[in-house]
Amino acid sequence: MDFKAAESFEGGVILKEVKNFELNHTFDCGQCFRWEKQKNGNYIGTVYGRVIELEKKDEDIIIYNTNMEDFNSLWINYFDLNRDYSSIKEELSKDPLLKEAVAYGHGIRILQQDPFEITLSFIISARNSIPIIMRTIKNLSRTYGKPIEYKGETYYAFPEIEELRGLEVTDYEACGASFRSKYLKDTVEKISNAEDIIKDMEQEKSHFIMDPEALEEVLKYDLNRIKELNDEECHTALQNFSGIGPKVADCIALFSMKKYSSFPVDVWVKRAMQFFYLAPDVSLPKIRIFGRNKFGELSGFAQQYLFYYARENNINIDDEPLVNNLSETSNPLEF
Ligand code: 8HG
Repeated sequence: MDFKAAESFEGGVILKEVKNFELNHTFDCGQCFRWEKQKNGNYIGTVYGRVIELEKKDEDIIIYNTNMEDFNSLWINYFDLNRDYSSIKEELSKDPLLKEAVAYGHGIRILQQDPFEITLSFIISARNSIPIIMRTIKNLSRTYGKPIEYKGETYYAFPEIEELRGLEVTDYEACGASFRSKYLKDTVEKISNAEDIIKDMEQEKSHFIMDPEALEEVLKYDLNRIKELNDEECHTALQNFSGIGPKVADCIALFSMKKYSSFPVDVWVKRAMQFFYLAPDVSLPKIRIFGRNKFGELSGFAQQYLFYYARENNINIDDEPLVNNLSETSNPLEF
C-alpha cells in the first residue's frame, strides 16, 4: 500500500504520506486523456462520471469533490493505491539502463481505467498525437456525455455505451476521429450486441434460439469476458475488433484490464529501446517480444517509464546512447 491513511473532510479526502505518486508523472505519461493541469499545479480529471481535483501538498494528496465512499469504491483502485511501487521500481532498477528512466518518472502509477472508455480512446490514438486524441475525446464527451458542474465550469463524462449506440460514422467524424470513425461505430455496435445478449441470457431469453457458434461470435466482444482472460488471450481477443492491432490491444489491456505483461510499442518506446539497449532497427513486434522477455510480469510498468522518459526528453536515436559498450548491457537485442 502506497499511503498511510485516508481521512475525509468537508469536500474531499486527504491521503496521508503517499509514496510513488507525482501528479505530472502519472497524468502526463500517456496512459490517460482526461486530466488537465491547472495553473496552480493541481489536476482536474473527469473519471467514472465524476469530476475530481487532485493537489499534492508535501507528502499528502488531497482529492477534492469526493467522499470516503467513492474513495473506497473507486479511487483506491483507480489510482492503484494498494500496489507497492517501491518494489516494482527496485526490481526494474536492477537493470542499469532502465534505472535512469525509472528515476525520471518515479511518480508514475498505472491507472485502472474503464475498459469501454479506454477501448474507444486507444482506437482514437492510432496514428495520432496526444493533443488531438484528447481533443477528439473531449468533443465526443461534450456532444454525447453527461454534463457535470464543478467550480462554475461544465465538464462532460465520457459517454455511456447507450449514448453512442446508433451513431453514424459521420457523427464520429464530426468529433475529429477521421478514418478511425468506422472502427468506433463498429466497436460500439459489437460491444452493445454482446451486452444485449448477456442481458437476454440473464432473463433466459435469446440464447435458446441461437446456435452455439453464432452465440460465441457475438459474445467474443464482451469486454467483461475479455478482461477475465489471461494476458495472451486478452491481447488476441481485443484484436477481433476492427481498428485494434497489437499496439492498441496492449494499451487497452494494460490501462484497463490489469494485464501487466503488456508491452505496447509505439515510436517512443521503440526509440527508447534503441536508445537504451542499442537495438538494431528492428520491427515493432520484435521489440515487443524482446521487452516482454526481458521485463516479464513488469513489462507494462517498464514500458510506461520508458514512454514517459522518451517523450518528455524527446529522445532521438541519433542522440548519444546512454551506454555504448554492448558488453555492459545485460541483453542487447539479438535477432
Ligand atoms: O502510454 C502509452 N504507451 C505507448 N507505448 N504508446 C502510447 C501511450 N499513450 C499513447 O497515447 N500512446 C500512443 O503514442 C498513441 C499515439 O500513437 C502515440 C502518441 O505519442
